[in-house]
Amino acid sequence: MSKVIKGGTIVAADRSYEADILIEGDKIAAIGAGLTAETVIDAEGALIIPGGIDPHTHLEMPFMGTTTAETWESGTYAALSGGTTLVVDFVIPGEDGMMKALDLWEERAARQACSDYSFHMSITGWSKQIFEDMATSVSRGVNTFKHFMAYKGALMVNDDEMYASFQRCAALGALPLVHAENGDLVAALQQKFMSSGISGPEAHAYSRPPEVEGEATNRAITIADAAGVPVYIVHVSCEQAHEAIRRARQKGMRVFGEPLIQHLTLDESEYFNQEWDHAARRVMSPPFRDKAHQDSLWAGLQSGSLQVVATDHCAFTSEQKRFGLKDFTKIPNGTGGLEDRLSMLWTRGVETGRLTPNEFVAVTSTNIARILNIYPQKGAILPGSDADLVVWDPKASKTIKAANQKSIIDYNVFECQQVHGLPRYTLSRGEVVWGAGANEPRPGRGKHVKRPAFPAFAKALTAWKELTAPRAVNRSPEHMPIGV
Ligand code: DUC
Ligand code: ZN
Ligand code: ZN
Ligand code: ZN
Repeated sequence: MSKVIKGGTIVAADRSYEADILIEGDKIAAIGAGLTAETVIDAEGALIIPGGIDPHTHLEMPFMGTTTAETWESGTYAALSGGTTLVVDFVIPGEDGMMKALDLWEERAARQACSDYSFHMSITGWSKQIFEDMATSVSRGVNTFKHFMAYKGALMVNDDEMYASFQRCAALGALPLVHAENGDLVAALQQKFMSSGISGPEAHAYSRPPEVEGEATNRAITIADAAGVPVYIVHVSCEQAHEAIRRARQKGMRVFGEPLIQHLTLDESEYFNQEWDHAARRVMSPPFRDKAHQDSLWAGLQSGSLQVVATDHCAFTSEQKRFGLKDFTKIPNGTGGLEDRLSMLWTRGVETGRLTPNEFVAVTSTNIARILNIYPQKGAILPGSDADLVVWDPKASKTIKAANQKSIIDYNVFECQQVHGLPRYTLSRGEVVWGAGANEPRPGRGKHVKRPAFPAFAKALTAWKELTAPRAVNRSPEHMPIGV
C-alpha cells in the first residue's frame, strides 16, 4: 500500500524545501508536488527529516560485573518514539571470541528489535584469531572496530595492539573507533582517591580529568596516522580531545569526533553536592565536564570539526548503580539518552540558534550514514532511500519524565527538562511506528543493516606474520626535520 506525506517541509542536511513524499513498500518512491496515494500522512506545519541514527548504544551488554538493563526491545522502541530509526550497537567479545559474540548480538536483535540496527565489533586484545575474525566480521556487515584505551584489566588495549589492529582495518577498508582515555592513569587516580577515603561518585569525575582524554585522543590519532587509516573518536567530551581532532583535520587527516547529547547539555555539577543516587546515575565515562568544555563541543558541531551527536546509551537501573555505594570504581558506567537525543538537541541546539535545522539533520543522521558507509540507503531523503522518516513538529513540547518514558530504566538523566520539537510520526522503512494511530512496533520487525567495507584505505600489511613483526613507523626519517 502506498503512502504520501503531505504538507511538510523536507529538511535534509543540504537544503530545505516544500514537497510531498511518496512511499511504496519500504522505500521512498518519489518526491514532488501533488503526489497522491491510498494513505495520507499529515505533515502540515511540520518538518520532515531523515530518521535519526544513533551510532553508539550498549543494549543488554555485560559490563562491570553486570548487564545493561535496557533490552533490545525496550531500547529500540524508545529510539523510535524519539525519532531514531537506526541504532548501532557495540558487540563485546566474551571468552568464546568475536564470532560467537556477534552470533549472540544478531540473535537478540533479530528477536527483539523494533527499529533497524547495525553493529560495531570491539577489539579487546590481539591474536591471530582476532586478525582472522576481523575479516569475517567485515564479511558479515560490520565495518567498524572499537578500541578501548581505558578499562584496564578488562577491555583496554595497548598501543601496539591498537597499531596492529588499525593496520588491519586499513587493509580491510574498515574504520577504527576509539574510546580515548588513558586507562593506566585513570586506574592510578582511582586508587589514589579510594586510598585517601574519597569513595563517592564525585571521585569518578576527579579520576578522569580532561587531560586524560586529551592525551589518549592525541595518541589514538598518532597511531592512526602511522597505520594510514582514518579514525573515529567516540564520546568526545572536552576541549583537549576536540583540539586534537581539529589539529589533525587541519593537517588533512580523516579524523571524526562524536560528542554525546549528555555532554552537550549536562555539566559536572551533577556530581557535586548531590544525593548519592543522583550523582551515581550520571556516572559515565568520560564524565560530564564544565561549561567551557560544553561550549567547545557546540563550536565543533557548528564549524564541522565534530560531526556526529550520539548517546552512548548504556543504561543501568538505580539498583545496579548501588553496586558502587562504597566504592565509586564499582558504579557501572553509563547513562541513557536514546529516547531524548533529538528533542534535547533541537531544544538546546536549534532553538538557541547554535545549529541550523540542516545542521541538526547532518549531525543526527546524514553525517554518520556517510561515515558508516550506508548513505544514501540511510540518512537521506531521496528516491530509492529507505523510508526512515520523521514528521517533526518543532512546536510540540513536553517535560521529560522517567514515568512516561519507553526506556525501562527507573530514572532519566534529563528529568524535568522542558523540550520543544518532537516526532508527530516516526516511519521505519515505510511503516508508521510512532504517532497517532500507530500500533506498538512489533519486536523483531527491525532489520540488520549490513555495512560494506570501504575500499582499502592504504596498501597495508595483510599477512598475520607481517603484522606481528616489529616495524618502523610508516614515515621516512629523511622527511623529519632534525634539531627543531
Ligand atoms: N562509557 C560508559 O559510560 N559506558 C559504557 C562504556 C563507556 O565507555
Ligand atoms: Zn566508551
Ligand atoms: Zn560506549
Ligand atoms: Zn523552546
